[in-house]
Amino acid sequence: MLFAFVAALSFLIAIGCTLESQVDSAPPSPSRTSAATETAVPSVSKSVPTPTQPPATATSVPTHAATPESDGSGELPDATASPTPSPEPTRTPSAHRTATATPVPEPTRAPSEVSEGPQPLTPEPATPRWEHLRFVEAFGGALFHGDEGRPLEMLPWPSGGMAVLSRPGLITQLSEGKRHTLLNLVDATQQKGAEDGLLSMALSPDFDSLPFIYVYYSVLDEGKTRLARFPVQDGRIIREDELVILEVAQPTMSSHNGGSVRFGPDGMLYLGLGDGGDYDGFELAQDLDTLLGSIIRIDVRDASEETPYRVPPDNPLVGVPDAMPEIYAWGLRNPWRMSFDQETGTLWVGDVGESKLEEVNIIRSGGNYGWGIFEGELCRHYTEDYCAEHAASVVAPVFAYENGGESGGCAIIGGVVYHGTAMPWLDGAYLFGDFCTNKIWALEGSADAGWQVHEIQTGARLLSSFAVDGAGEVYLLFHGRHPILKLVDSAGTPTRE
Ligand SMILES: [Ca+2]
Ligand SMILES: [Ca+2]
Repeated sequence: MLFAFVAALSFLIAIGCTLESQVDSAPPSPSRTSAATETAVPSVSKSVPTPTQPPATATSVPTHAATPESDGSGELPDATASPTPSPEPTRTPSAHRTATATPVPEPTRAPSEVSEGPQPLTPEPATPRWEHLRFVEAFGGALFHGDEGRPLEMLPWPSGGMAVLSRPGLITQLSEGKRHTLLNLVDATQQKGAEDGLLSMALSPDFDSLPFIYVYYSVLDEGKTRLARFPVQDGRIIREDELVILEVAQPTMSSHNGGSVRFGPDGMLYLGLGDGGDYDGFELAQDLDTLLGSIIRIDVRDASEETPYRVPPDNPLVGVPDAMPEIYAWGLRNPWRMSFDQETGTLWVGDVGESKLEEVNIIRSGGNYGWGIFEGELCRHYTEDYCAEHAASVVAPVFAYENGGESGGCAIIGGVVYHGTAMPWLDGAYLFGDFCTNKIWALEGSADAGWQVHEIQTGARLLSSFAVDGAGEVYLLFHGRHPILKLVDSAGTPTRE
């Protein structure tokens, strides 16, 4: 019980609920101007023709201007905010799309966003079987303890089985009922706070010719997070041959580190970074001269010690003065789990709210996702006039649900788009969840046809993330002593497989 409580408290803090100041043992915050560093910005990117105008921004959110919500300019993030449901202030949130677990039609979107959304479901989908969806214990109900505990990610491993990434610093292969350590970074990984640790991994998209794994972790006692590359030989990760791709100084090590490493269909590496978790994190997310609070896009295909990455010439801020050219999208608070739709290429992100709204976002190049001017579509930290001025330049979430309130939620866990074969009627649905509830949701539809959300009970709390196997089937990973669960469509299957 104590372990479960500690784990729960820890992760509540970890995923963005702003309790971090109570436990943060990180070193003093660096100055704002040094909040982000890069190991290299290859000059090749500078010579490419660049946009002379700021990137295109959405105009589909006129409701911002009509949302007279403000906490007053200059107000700092509420460092004492509790992840538990808090009393709703005397707001009139009629203009934001607050979601409950019931279907919520989406307001009409501007054409510019319509094209960005996922395609409508197949014309003649199989009969939905929402009531038959359930979760069963995967891998024989295996539990994860110690350094193998707190699994955050899982992916099919090239030499067989699955690789499970655990926050203390391990990547473990699960194959035929056995476990093998693929990478042990425990002695190099900081996990003193709530959100630091080994946070993400991704395999090279051209693994046969470029057998590398990319990982993102908090560097022990150095106040920074690191994106690194390791070669994979004979199914094993070679730690000694680590190549540092990128490091980012963290104002606080314990919170808002984001941390999803993903390769897009374009072969580029995308990394989601939180706002740093410091008191002025809400400002850093709008600063284009820091990588914090953004999703970056870099080319690592020809990585070397001299040039660990290149900036793709078509990145939206290339050539824009005082802007980091690695940035692909910004205004994120703590993008906790992002994923590409493996068929459409759409980049989905769950952005953890501060205390009001949890967001599902579809990310596009040059998009400003609002934080810390807006939380969802609520004006935050600035005056109403300031919010009104910036409303038209902000991309609204595809979907948002209340922190607390009827949802009972506290922090979004961004998920994946289902493209498995076992449940063809679920194809194309975005599955996501919340840390504090024992349910997940399936979001289906499109921007122009409207979105619908369906609730699925999991029966388990402390969700940490989603994973997909080689067949496209979906799993849930948890903090605490809970097995990995697999989503199935049957009322009669065993509870374990
Ligand atoms: Ca941080
Ligand atoms: Ca946002």
